[in-house]
Amino acid sequence: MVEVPENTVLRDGADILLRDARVMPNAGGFLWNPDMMLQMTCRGYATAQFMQPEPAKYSRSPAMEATSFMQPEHPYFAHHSGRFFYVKDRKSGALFSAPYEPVRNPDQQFEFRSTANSLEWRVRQNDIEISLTVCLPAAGTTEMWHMTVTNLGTSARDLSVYPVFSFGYLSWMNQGGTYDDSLNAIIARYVTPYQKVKDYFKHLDFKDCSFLMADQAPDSWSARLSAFEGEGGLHAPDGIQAARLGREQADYEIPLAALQYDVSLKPGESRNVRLLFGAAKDSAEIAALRTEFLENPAAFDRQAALGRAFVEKGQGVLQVKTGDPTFDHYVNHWMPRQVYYHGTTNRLTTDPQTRNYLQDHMGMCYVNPASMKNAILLALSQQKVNGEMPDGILLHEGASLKYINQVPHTDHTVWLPICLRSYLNESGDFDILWAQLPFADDERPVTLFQHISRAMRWLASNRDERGLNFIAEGDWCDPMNMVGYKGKGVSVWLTLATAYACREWATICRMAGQDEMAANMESLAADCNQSANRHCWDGDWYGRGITDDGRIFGVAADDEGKIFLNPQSWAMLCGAADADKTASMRQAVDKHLMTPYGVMMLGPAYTGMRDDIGRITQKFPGSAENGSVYNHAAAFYAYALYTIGDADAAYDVLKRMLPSDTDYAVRGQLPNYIPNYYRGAYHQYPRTAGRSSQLLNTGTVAWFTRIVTEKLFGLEGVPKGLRIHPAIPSHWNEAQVTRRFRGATFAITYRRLSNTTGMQIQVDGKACPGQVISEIEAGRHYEVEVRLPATERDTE
Ligand code: CEZ
Repeated sequence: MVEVPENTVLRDGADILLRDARVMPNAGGFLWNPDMMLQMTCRGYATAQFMQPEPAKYSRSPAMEATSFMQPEHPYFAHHSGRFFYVKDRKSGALFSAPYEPVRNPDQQFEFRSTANSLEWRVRQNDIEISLTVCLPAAGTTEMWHMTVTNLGTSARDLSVYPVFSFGYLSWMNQGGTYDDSLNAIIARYVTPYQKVKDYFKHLDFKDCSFLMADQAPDSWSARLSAFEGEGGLHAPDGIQAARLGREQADYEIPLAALQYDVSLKPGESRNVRLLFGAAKDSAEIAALRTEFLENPAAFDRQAALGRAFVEKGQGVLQVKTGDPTFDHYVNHWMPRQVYYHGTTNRLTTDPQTRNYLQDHMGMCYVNPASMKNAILLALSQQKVNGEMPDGILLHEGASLKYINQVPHTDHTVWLPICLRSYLNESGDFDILWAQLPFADDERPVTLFQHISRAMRWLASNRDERGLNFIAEGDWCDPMNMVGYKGKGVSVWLTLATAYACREWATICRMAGQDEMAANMESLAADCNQSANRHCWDGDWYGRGITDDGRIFGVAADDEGKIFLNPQSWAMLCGAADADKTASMRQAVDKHLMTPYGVMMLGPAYTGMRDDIGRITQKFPGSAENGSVYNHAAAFYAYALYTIGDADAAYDVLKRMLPSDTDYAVRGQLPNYIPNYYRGAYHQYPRTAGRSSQLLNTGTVAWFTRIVTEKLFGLEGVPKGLRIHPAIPSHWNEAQVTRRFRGATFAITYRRLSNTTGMQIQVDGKACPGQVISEIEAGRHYEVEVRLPATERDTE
């Protein structure tokens, strides 16, 4: 592992800078708009997807990858899709490339910058600086690139500069590419492979053209990968060794977009080129894009500004200053952005998993509550009349349940009251309970209140004679697919989650004056808890499930998968665990699951298939659900720790989710998002433990946002207003927060004072009884002072 020297990763305002391309080769950033996303490494490799409406690619690898959702830990290789800029000195023949690949010159000065709406590079070699910016427009399927080459030296330079963008293997049916001089564009045309006649009609509007278009005509070009690369390989391509690119077209060969600009620069002189790269239906659409984006620099800047405005709409409700720069930076700049990414793309699917859809939009409560409202209404309109929720929510007419959504999971209903609670807290919109909605299989509408009550009853009825919830082919944990496929296996986690969901629904019912339903739900929750305690407590912690053959797992007698995190977390949330149980299971979590990079989801990781548990045990030990630091699960744990009042332990769990100055080399990721996991199996695979999955799709961020807002800073919406019940870590003496809530702004100062006993709250200089700020006026600014005792830890 290459160490990351001090000052290699820096924060500059909201931005994050990386000043070495070698120490964290896969670190990078991502951009998105509602139609597409682009994730790039600092070295120039890219993964992009667009929606038409199903996910598609305009630039691929040399082999067509199987289509599936975005995967963790992408391997990158020489021919991986990338965006490269070669710079050749025409006199000396010296060659380098930006961002870093494919030439890989370790001597070049390098700076990568991740901003809210762009990825930028500045690379300098031999007095030539090339700066690159990529951003996305507010909508549409094009990357906008701006390149500037500058001569920083004292003598004139003759250079050739080559933007080289890969298309990859676009289709086994029909593909090719050539230059269109009326558009200054290399266009690769292909036919998305299909076999069924009905797909021909579905594909009629497909954007089966990938293109690279420049604002100015190049001096030469190549559209054929093999000719460009020749014998020299991508790091010293024959095309670039020659004086001119060979104007080669690709005819059922792998196309490529390589442009050549011969540039003579006096000292201090620069040359700019603007480029669009993406997907279009045909030449007419590309021509229209040329007018919209490349007519003149102002047009390009206007589109970039619209793109920025789109991203800026995703401001969150919190700005914090705590004295912990790593935490503050993530919370202020990158947390709402990652939530907003989820809420505006639905992870680039048209059938998001129901639990993901609900939780991702739960995060949106803290960015744009209206989006959560639409999400819950849409989700419930696809509920079955028996109360069961489907595995995925169809976002478009014509969308269908795919991949994992064809596998029956039994937990989807659980998320309804849990996520609705966030929405009600933020908005106070209890009217939503009385919205009328149909079912998927019955058009007669009933109220949302009845929908969710039915969902809870379905959960309660989907239990065995012991009162434990059936798991079928999975619960929250997708790959735990063989515990209950024969119809008998049960999930301990789901039983506890049912209890928690019932309690959440009971709380909402009480707030809405529905006491009878509330009482019902409370007794249902108690029943689940009793069953869990009777059948699933293993002595020191809760087991994870009981297989079809009646064998309990996730218990001390197991050599692998001895203890799972989720049942412990949810037993705290749902109240199943009393103080003794809580203490003993927390001790076990600390002993078996805690690592410097966060808390693992299970331990020890499985090293071989258990066909009564499922494919989770086949995943590489320490990756994904098989014992990684799965941040979504860690977030549940943090939430539970706040609920039981351990502010310090909870904050510690949150903090370990963020890459920090001391562990960049291990994580290999910049702190511009929280990944779905860090490698775990800490004791089994110490070399790789802590390594980021680099996958930015995760339910973690919604929970992180909710936790920080409602628990840590204790700024939780209640029907009457804003309840203040912070649980800041004991080592913070002071913190400042600005909180937007129901149209008003609250500037809150937290202070620990030695002469204070108990918490005291002042709002605009007046004492605030009951710790709730009520009768909130939209548009008003409130000054709030929260005085906390110096020593005593603050709990709920
Ligand atoms: O997907 C996530 C799911 O989207 O896994 C979570 C689950 O709660 C989320 O809903 C835990 O299982 O199928 C698999 O084995 C994969 O592990 C996916 O399930 C996993 C990917 O990380 C998603 O990108």
